[in-house]
Amino acid sequence: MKNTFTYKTTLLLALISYSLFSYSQDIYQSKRVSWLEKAETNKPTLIVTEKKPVQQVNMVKDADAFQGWKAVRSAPIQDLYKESFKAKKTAIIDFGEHITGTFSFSVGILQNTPDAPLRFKLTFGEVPAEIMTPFDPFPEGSLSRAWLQDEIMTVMTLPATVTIPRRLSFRYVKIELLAHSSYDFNISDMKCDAVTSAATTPAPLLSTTPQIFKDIDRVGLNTLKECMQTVYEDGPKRDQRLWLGDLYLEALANYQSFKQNNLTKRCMYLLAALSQPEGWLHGTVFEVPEPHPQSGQKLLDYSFLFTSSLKDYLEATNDRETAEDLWPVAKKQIDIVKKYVQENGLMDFEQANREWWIFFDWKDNFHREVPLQGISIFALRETYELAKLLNREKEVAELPALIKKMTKAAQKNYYNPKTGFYTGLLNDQVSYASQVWMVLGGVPSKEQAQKALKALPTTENACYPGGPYMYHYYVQALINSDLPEEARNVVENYWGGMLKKGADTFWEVYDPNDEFRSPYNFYPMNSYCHAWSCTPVYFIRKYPEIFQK
Ligand code: RAM
Repeated sequence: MKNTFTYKTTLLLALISYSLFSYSQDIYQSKRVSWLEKAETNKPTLIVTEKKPVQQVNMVKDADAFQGWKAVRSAPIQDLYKESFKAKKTAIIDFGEHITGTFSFSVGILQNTPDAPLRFKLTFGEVPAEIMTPFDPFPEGSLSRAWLQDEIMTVMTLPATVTIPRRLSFRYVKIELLAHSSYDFNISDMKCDAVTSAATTPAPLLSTTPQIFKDIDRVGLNTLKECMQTVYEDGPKRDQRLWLGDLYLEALANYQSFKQNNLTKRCMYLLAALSQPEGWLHGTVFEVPEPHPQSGQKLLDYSFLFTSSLKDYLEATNDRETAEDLWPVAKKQIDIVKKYVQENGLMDFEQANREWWIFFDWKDNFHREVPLQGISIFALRETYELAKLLNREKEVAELPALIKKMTKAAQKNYYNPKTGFYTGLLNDQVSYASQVWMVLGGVPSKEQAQKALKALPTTENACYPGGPYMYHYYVQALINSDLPEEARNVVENYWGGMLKKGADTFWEVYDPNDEFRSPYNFYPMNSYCHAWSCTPVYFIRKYPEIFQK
């Protein structure tokens, strides 16, 4: 078994080295097989739970409901199973909670002899509007139409049990009859074999916890649980794979809740084993059919989060062996800073932006120059901290001076004492992300940080976060700047806002001013159970004095 695995992985690695890249030197060559093996050893078992629908619903148009649609109970599920589906033709079923797994249902004969196949269309939705919004004509500029969860099933012989081949992620199912003959039939026994690798029960919150934070924590835990599969997925509907930025946040929430740290270990080993020959990490990797990277992808700000993920993991587990094993990968990412930092101590944003994907947030017209400087300093600091934990400061002895230089440069070039905000040289946009990443990079004094963060909400035209990923860093910046009330309010209002709009799991994108916002030009394409949205679990549990009193 092990031999087969080793053989396969060796083959895979040969493939990665020879076909995807033209570089002759692979700096982790001697390590990759063992890293992949460690990833495999730490692969969790999926727990399968049979879930049954709870009711039939009608989707009702309601201007006050999220994206204009709400689910209203129409009948017990048993009524559907008893009646003729030939007559009924369409039904919407509610499973009562968000689930991820394999869906099946049965078709039975009520009257006459089946003489022809039946054809059904099934549509699965995480939220009500996904069921009611036509997917076609499919708008240009989106991701693949095939992500959308609609399937046509032809049933050739009856009675039958039909299983949808793809894994689905949903709460609601619409079933429509597309073709039938004269005989009568019913459908019944709808179920989903739901899967997750989250196996433990997180500790309860303090009894003093306000209800809103109990609710936010519950939905956050559901979000994380659904994304915990054989890797930390970003979203079980889409993209169903490991992204480095999502891993960083999921791991943080997991330390405070399910505490299944081997999953974090597995994911870090996968990313390390599948990194580029020159040592850079990929932003995302796939598990099947064999582990492989999104080849050639260079996502700059995510690369910097590997070190923090490893440091957090070491602090949570004391697993020094893994930290030592992966230290070279963490250390290597710092070369990115060294490549782009200029004489004056500022990152060369324009060049980096040409050569990498600099993400930070899904937000249009958002300028990333200042955040890049902030996260670069943050990465240097985190690397130095990790080096200290491993008694390896000597290997990165140049970092303290570089941190100082880049911090000074940021303060000198980006800080505007008149406005109290950090803005770029290429663009003077005031954004949350710029202030937040300056704070997380440790650039401003506490007073300057507080002044900038406090002024943001009342600053007209300040570029605010586009989604929960950036909101996470905003909350962390508020906490780091000793603004606990403000941090509490953001979690309560932003994630509480999704809750009020009916969220069973937290969303990939949420703009309180525009419920239809989508980075993919089509809001049903958004993921409504998204890893990076689960971090209130981390905040609420890590800072009980702020959220549980
Ligand atoms: C989205 C993914 C993922 C994220 C990337 C950058 O497309 O769903 O969560 O890491 O963007």
